[in-house]
Amino acid sequence: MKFKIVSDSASDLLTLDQVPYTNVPLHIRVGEQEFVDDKDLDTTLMQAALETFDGKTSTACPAPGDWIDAFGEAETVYVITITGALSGSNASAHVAKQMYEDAHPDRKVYVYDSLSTGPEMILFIQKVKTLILSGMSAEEIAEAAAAYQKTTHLLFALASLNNLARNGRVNPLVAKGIGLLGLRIIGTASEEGTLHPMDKARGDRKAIPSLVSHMLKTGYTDGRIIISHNNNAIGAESLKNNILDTVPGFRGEIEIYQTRGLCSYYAEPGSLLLAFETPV
Ligand code: X90
Repeated sequence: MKFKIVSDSASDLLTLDQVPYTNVPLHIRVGEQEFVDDKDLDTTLMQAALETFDGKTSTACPAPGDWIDAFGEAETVYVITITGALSGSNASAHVAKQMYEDAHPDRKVYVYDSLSTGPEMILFIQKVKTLILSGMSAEEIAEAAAAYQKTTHLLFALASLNNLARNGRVNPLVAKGIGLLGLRIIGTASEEGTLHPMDKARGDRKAIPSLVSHMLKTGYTDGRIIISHNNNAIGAESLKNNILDTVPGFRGEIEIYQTRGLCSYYAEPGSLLLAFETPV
């Protein structure tokens, strides 16, 4: 096997066709219970456990050995991780890269920090797949992938920041009051890979136009779009329709995904994530 793409489970992408791909799970801990964020995870069960449990809950990133197992026997691996500013996943992948390359001097692992999560990772994975299928060399693909990363963005409308604040991933002061009365926090993944809150909106009726207006302000014209939602198919569909109605002569593609374990834990039920490309 020559090429392989590997991501952690924050991407919410379980399978890919045409190019070898493996999704490496993060873990969600709810008291004594441990949920592995793989294809067998029942997110409804996980959510029920989170709702009934009073104590501390947390998440854990893959260990280097988990990454190495996923590399398999590939000669060239492209790895994309959740933002290294908020997770150890990227650091762990770098350790794995070193070990894998030391053990196999003829093989090469490229590790990318998405500085983001979910749908922005999917845009990247799909792009790398296209680059691989185009027949470019390993090095050319790596450079084109790095350049592509600069053209993608993530916006979010989060229904609650409780789990982010409790696990030290956002300032508790920012988190206060979100989740009450359907308040959504609208924001973006910053260039440093942290949460950058921008607005508050009451309910999806206000949050959705706000997301679309921020998307246009960021310079969106007609690139690919991916929406992920946690238990909010209606919101995702109305976000899609709002984009179709708002963007003049829209001819792009919009895909919708459901968040899996990791993103469902932090982007709590009702949340929407919106990833898109802007021109180079
Ligand atoms: O290593 C671990 O245990 C994982 C920690 C992940 C912490 C942050 C996850 C955020 C997921 C929240 C909304 C989007 C924000 C994106 C900002 C970069 C989803």
